[in-house]
Amino acid sequence: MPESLLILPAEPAGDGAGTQAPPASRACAPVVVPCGARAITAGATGSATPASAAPDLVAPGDANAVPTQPDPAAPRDAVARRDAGASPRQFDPAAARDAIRAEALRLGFDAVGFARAELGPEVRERLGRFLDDGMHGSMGWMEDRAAQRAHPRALWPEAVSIVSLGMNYGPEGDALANLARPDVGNISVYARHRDYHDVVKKRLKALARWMVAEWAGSELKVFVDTAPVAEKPLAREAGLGWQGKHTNLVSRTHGSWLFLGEVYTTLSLAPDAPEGDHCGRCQRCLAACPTAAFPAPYRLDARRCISYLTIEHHGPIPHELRPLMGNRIYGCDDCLAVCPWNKWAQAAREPLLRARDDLVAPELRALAALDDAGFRAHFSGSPVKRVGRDRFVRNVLNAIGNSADPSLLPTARALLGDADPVVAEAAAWAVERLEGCGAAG
Ligand code: B12
Ligand code: SF4
Ligand code: SF4
Repeated sequence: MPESLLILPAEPAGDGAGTQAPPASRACAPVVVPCGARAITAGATGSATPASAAPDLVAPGDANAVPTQPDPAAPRDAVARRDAGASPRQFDPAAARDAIRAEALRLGFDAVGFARAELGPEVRERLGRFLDDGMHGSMGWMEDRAAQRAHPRALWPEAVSIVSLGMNYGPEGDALANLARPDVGNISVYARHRDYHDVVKKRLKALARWMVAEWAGSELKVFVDTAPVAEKPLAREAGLGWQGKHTNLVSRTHGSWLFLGEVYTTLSLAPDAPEGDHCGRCQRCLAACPTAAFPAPYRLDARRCISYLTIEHHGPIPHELRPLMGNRIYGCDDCLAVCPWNKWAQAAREPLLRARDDLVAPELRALAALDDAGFRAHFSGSPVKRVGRDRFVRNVLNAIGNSADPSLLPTARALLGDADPVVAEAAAWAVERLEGCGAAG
């Protein structure tokens, strides 16, 4: 029996990465955080599941600069093994870094770096500006714990170092291939497979248990997405990549396709060198955004972002944005997919992060017909499940309205009397659009 398992309240929300807990449990879903060296001992925790300094190769001035290949020998991308069954040992900072990196890679992470548990004042300032400008829309939870989000020690004063971890979820083919197919809905790459929160959290907990077994006396907490943690700035500090103009972390090795997670620890681990900005004069992501959600480079107005609109936003989608959304029914990858740094990205090596066949190009007609039970069964284990049937069908109707496909008119009409008023309104909009483009029938 562990002496303690610290249960932190999860942030009552998530992100466009479909990060929110289901509506009913959003405010109370716990994150189980192993804490205390003796709290987690081998076999005692049934409840705990288990930079490179290369020169900037994007020449300033080259608008379409294509990155050169990363160093294939970079240690964070190698898979290493450590001896199993090691007993608690003395803390040797250099050896600890190597051992943690090796164990994290062995557990399935693809990128590992170390940072001090601190962030510069610019992170707080930028977050403050984002919130002051209202760019978080209805994500009120971002305001609630802004101080903790902006600084790791405001969340946990004992934290000394942070292990920043990335898991590659790169797609096998063209992430944007569906956009030209009006009969299908486009679910963004991150949601075509098992919910990454579950996958990453399980590995984080395994790493945490291993760490507390290795270094008695240390304490730690693990996070993925839903806690008030500035994951991208921390990953930058730890050398995993830089925040591109689309605001997400870009990796030299994995491009735009890394999920992030962290271990906050009381161990003192030497930090890696932060990664510099390698966007150069490229602006591809900004130009690719269908809804013009970037008021400026490095600044995103979530209220216009399709990821926000399809996942976080409750109620009707603003009319002026609907036609711009095409067939994107859950999340959006446009700004991520066009980044030239994806050139060497590989498909996810984690089998649970490979696309489910039925989620790659699902037919709008079938999706619109889902009732509550059918929706939950179809999206079991997927992040899509988090939005619930009504919000999802609202998104599907938006895509139907944009399809210009007369054969979808009966599907839209069938939902005009839906019990959910937002679905019914979306159906009316879709019918009007299809009739207006000569699809009456
Ligand atoms: C809120 C949130 C969202 C919101 C807002 C997104 C955003 N960019 O802030 C919405 C719902 C739109 C969203 C969408 C997505 N999200 Co999201 N989201 C989050 C969450 C929970 C918090 C992010 C946050 O704090 N935003 C607040 C703003 C202020 O911070 P910021 O993004 O760092 O933006 C600042 C920087 O750009 C900064 N900045 C940095 N450098 C520079 C340089 C200069 C010169 C300037 C001026 C500014 C500047 O200034 C900005 C403020 O104005 C994180 C998880 C976490 N706990 O961190 C996941 C997270 C960022 N999301 C993630 C993902 C995967 C997505 C989507 C790709 C999902 C999808 N396919 O639909 C999209 C991507 C959209 C996009 N272009 O960002 C991943 C990103 C992984 C990565 N490699 O970066 C995260 C880290 C979750 C995870 N654990 O993996 N998300
Ligand atoms: S391209 Fe898509 S994900 Fe990126 S900012 Fe625009 S709407 Fe959001
Ligand atoms: S696509 Fe965006 S994030 Fe990628 S290099 Fe160009 S400006 Fe940077």
